[in-house]
Amino acid sequence: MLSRTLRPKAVAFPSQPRGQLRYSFHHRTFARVANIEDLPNEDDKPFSVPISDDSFETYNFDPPPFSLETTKRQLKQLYHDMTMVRRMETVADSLYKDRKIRGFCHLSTGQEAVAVGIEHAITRQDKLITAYRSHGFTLMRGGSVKSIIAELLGRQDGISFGKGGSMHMFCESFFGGNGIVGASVPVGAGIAFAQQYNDWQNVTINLFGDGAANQGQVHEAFNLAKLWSLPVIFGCENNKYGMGTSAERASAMTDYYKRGQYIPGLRVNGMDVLAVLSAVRHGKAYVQAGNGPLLYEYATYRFAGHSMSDPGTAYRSREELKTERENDPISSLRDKLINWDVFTEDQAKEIDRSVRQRIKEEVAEAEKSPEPELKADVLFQDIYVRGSEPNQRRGRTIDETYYSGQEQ
Ligand SMILES: Cc1ncc(C[n+]2csc(CCOP(=O)(O)OP(=O)(O)O)c2C)c(N)n1
Ligand SMILES: [Mg+2]
Repeated sequence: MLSRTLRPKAVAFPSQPRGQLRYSFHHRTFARVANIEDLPNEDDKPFSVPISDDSFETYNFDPPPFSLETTKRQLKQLYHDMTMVRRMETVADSLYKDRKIRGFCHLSTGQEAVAVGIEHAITRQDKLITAYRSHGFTLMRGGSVKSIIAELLGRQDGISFGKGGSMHMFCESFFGGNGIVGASVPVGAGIAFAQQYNDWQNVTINLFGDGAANQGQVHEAFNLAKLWSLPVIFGCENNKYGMGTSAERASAMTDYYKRGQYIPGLRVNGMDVLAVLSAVRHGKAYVQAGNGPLLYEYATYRFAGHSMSDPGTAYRSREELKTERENDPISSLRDKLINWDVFTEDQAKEIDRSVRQRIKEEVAEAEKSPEPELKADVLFQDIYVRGSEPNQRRGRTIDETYYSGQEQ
């Protein structure tokens, strides 16, 4: 009550017309992208595809090329990978509703082009860290569907041995899966510092949400990264909401790609996997050449609710959802690839069918996996990378120290 009476009229939240978010890239440019000249017959022969000319907005930075060198195999793989992420999230949604998955679970339905486009632009030697909406990234970084679903189910075959759950998935070159909003950004700067210090010739992709962008520690990380010219591409995955709060209500300035001030920036159409791939390839070359950090903004949209407890309808209109769904990254790519004769509609359906089958099989395997044993040894294992554990680990209080091999 008090805050309501005290709030002056002048600071009413700015409202954005629903369904007309300023920085959506609503690009339906088939006429321009149809007809690839010199489409090769061979799957592995490089050729170029156009990138829609409204895909990027720059800040003190040259835009990426508006054509992407790729192959038919890669284009089909991009479609396959996004379909895998979508299907895996859909299955996670059902398992949650069947009460087989409990606790937190944040799905990335709608945002697939970001995880997939990035992975196709980097190598496994590059590092990636993100927040808790991480299932797609885990898959793209090399986690199997079985290990991700088993983790969600809390089973031994889970990627964190069934003890981490949705927000805590890790694998080589993938540093999670982090639940504290904004806190992974300085960790990512630290990973980039390690890369520079050790003279490894690779980059860190450091992702956070539009909600996280207002955290102080994010800006501290920007500062050090710029001071030390760290090889990092910060990336704000702007899905337009932090829980039920729109970006416009939470951020005094929603041009997230400009918020590094002294760091060059780029806004990318995050609903177009080809634009994301082109942008990250371009950014990686820039950062690797020793030019210091970049700040990217992937303009995307989350089709589902924030988490499983949010139907995602109370704070946005049906019209807005409908408009954004017309921009679906998977069907847009499928339409383009059919237009370009990269595959036929039947071949696309065959990819869909094989993805469903593979996910069904891996989920069945995950469901067979047992739960972790209820023993202190198992509970305290995997806090550190196996083989690097100290022999004592702290419990909730100072007198709760656990010593290896000491069953409690
Ligand atoms: C430090 C901290 N404050 C608050 C929360 C609660 N919280 C969880 S998700 C979230 C919204 C974050 O939104 P955004 O960064 O846009 O990520 P998105 O969910 O859209 O992917 C908040 C406030 C938290 N996890 N950590
Ligand atoms: Mg968000």
